[in-house]
Amino acid sequence: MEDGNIQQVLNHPADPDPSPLGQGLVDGIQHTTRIQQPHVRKGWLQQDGGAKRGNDTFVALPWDEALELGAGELRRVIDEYGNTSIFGGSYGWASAGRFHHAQSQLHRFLNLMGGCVRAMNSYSTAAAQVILPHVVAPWHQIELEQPSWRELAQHSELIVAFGGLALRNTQVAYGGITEHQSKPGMQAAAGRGVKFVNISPIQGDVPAWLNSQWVDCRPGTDVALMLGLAYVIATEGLTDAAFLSTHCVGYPVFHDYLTGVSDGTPKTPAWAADICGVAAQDIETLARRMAGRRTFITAAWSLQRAQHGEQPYWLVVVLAAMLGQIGLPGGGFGFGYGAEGFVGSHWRRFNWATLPKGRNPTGVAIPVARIADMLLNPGETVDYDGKTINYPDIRLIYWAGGNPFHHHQDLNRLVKAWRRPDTVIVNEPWWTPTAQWSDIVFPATTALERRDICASSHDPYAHLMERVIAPQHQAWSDHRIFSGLARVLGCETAFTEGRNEEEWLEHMWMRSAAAAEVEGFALPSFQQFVDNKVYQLPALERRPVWLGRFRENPQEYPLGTPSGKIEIFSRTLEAMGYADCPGHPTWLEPAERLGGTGNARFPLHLLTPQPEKRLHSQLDPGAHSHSGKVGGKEVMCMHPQAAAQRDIEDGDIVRVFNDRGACLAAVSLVENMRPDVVSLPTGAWFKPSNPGTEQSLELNGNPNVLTLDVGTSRLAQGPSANTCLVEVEVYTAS
Ligand SMILES: Nc1nc2c(c(=O)[nH]1)N[C@H]1C(S)=C(S)[C@@H](COP(=O)(O)OP(=O)(O)OC[C@H]3O[C@@H](n4cnc5c(=O)[nH]c(N)nc54)[C@H](O)[C@@H]3O)O[C@H]1N2
Ligand SMILES: Nc1nc2c(c(=O)[nH]1)N[C@H]1C(S)=C(S)[C@@H](COP(=O)(O)OP(=O)(O)OC[C@H]3O[C@@H](n4cnc5c(=O)[nH]c(N)nc54)[C@H](O)[C@@H]3O)O[C@H]1N2
Ligand SMILES: [Mo]
Repeated sequence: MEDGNIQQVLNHPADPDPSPLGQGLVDGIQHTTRIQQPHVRKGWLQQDGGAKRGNDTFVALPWDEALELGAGELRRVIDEYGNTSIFGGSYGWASAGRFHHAQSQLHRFLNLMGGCVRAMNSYSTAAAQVILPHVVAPWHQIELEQPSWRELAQHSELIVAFGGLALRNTQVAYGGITEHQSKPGMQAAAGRGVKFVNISPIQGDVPAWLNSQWVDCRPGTDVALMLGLAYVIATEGLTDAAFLSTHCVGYPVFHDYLTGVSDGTPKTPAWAADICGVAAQDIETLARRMAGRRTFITAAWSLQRAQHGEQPYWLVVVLAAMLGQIGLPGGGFGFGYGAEGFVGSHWRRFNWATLPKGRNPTGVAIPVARIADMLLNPGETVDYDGKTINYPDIRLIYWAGGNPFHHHQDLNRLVKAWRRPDTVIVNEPWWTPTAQWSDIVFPATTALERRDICASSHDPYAHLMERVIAPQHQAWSDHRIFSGLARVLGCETAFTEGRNEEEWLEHMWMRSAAAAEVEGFALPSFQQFVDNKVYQLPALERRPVWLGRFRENPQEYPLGTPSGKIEIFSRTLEAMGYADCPGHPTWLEPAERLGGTGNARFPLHLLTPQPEKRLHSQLDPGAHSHSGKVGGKEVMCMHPQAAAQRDIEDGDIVRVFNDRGACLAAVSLVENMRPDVVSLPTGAWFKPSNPGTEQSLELNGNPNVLTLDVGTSRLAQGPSANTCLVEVEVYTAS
């Protein structure tokens, strides 16, 4: 800091691979896009019913008046329509910090008010979170207990990575990360001779120094490729028949499907090749290679962020079961080694205390990615994991710590849905699209403007997050905002429990200390922690091999599945009767894919990966994010051949479009990708011309105006962002 301004962001001395992402804070915290004081939308004050939401001017108000308005509107809606008319799901990453976690503060507040409609699961891994507990293990267990890079480096011979291992994504971990160990972990594995196979439409999805074999499959067709591999393993006698019979149920049913006994179509390599675009011979060779050595199979989270995203994840488990190496060091399966930096770390796992949120008395929750469906279809029902959920009639949305105009699919559809409720209230530090699409906006502080504890279940450090800069303009912490609303509504003491923010930190530290005692170690006192500014968990002696005990004795250490075994056929899923998620892993035609029917008008598959230079949409207007743009527009990767066919040159501004929408982007020509795929990262701030009309053109390069807003299946109802075809043309401004 100098003269009250941020000059530089320094790396942590213990970090072997620091991320430049933090540099975005340098000009981001004091950026001109900060919201300076509470604002109310003009049309909302005139009760315009939301038609101009997102395309209106705002009036600045003093805090006390804005809080009165917000509290009064909450009271009115609850009194007139009940608590199930309030949507408080408020999905999003917000910022690190145990106490000032925006959603936790919001949920605590709304629960005190009688509750709200909440959201289930995440955009990250919704399909995985619902399918995997049915067939092998709960998601949180897989994330935290699956093999570490240490184990893989020591014991694996071959790592087959569907969707690659994108190092750019490992800069990030939810809750925070201190030591970035993914790159050193991969380097150690490569150094010990582990071989890698990158199955992805884009060669750059693994670092070049891994010297991996590149298998360039069509997006959304991994299931066909996996079935082709399984066919070779099954028909060439390469399965571990003993493991399949002692540790799994239902293999014979799957085998009948694989060989075509049950549906007349053997899933031969030639059958697979026709769908996934990988030569049959390459599929055969890879299958034999996998069966001949200690093989670890992994998939990027992106594979399940697509229609029928449950299937590739289930099949990864089934392939690993067929090879029979589950529970052996360096073998089996795991997910997301290029998704977040904590995946594959060998640290002790510890559940730090969170802000107590109380109970949501309504008990109503929707699958997180079904928000537009819910807003558009009150009274209708949606299937989810064997249950039926009624869509409530939402009159008020309260969002804190997320950016739905970043994260949701088919944003032109969201625009229509978002204009239906009476009122949208948002807490935000910046004038993000979601703040612009609100009626009442409260300016929130950033993590640098308040004191907090940074710690997460997968990082061995707790850090004191010092307040380094005064709250900007009139920003308040989310806690103070909800305390203020609670005061107007007469429940302030219930909300704060009489503690100030500093006392809450100490209270949460004490609760963590009690949890540590149960685990057999002692935390320092809160004062000692504050003095030292950092605390490191005691190291673990040895991480057990995940599922090792199950392997040794499946009777004594069964899985949490209904059979206690790996379910290759699931009676539970079969009984649900969902055609889009049947009783065994199945190839299901997605709504859109390369080589599918009806892609003549939109011959390119659009991938929308995570952005390298920011966390989602955060700090997008800042210098670090803009250093990756061209002319202020997000950069889309395109193969030179596809570009030449369209008279597009490197650096050109193009219009990317399909029947759902259109956006502009700058083109970067990339040789080592499939020519029929384009890739435009997420996160550019949504800036539509003529929002809500057919002609709407998104100007910054936000790919979510193009993506498909359907559930992965009736089982998980996760987001299907990666199922998306488009066409691209040179943009000539008219
Ligand atoms: N097409 C496509 N879409 C995707 C994806 C994809 O792969 N493809 N990925 C999806 C995934 S996995 C995810 S996780 C989502 C991410 O979507 P989000 O998590 O919604 O994205 P962020 O930009 O991180 O939004 C966090 C917001 O919180 C605000 N914020 C930060 N700190 C605070 C605070 O202390 N208080 C308050 N009140 N606000 C704060 C930030 O300014 C920002 O606007 O996107 C999803 N969308
Ligand atoms: N820098 C940075 N890192 C991040 C984030 C960020 O915003 N910025 N966000 C974090 C979050 S919230 C999450 S959930 C994780 C997400 O982690 P992931 O979901 O694993 O990451 P993505 O970047 O969406 O996708 C990884 C790669 O998968 C490939 N791919 C896409 N579809 C297919 C397919 O159908 N088949 C195959 N074989 N490959 C495919 C794409 O080429 C893409 O580059 O990243 C985290 N890390
Ligand atoms: Mo995510």
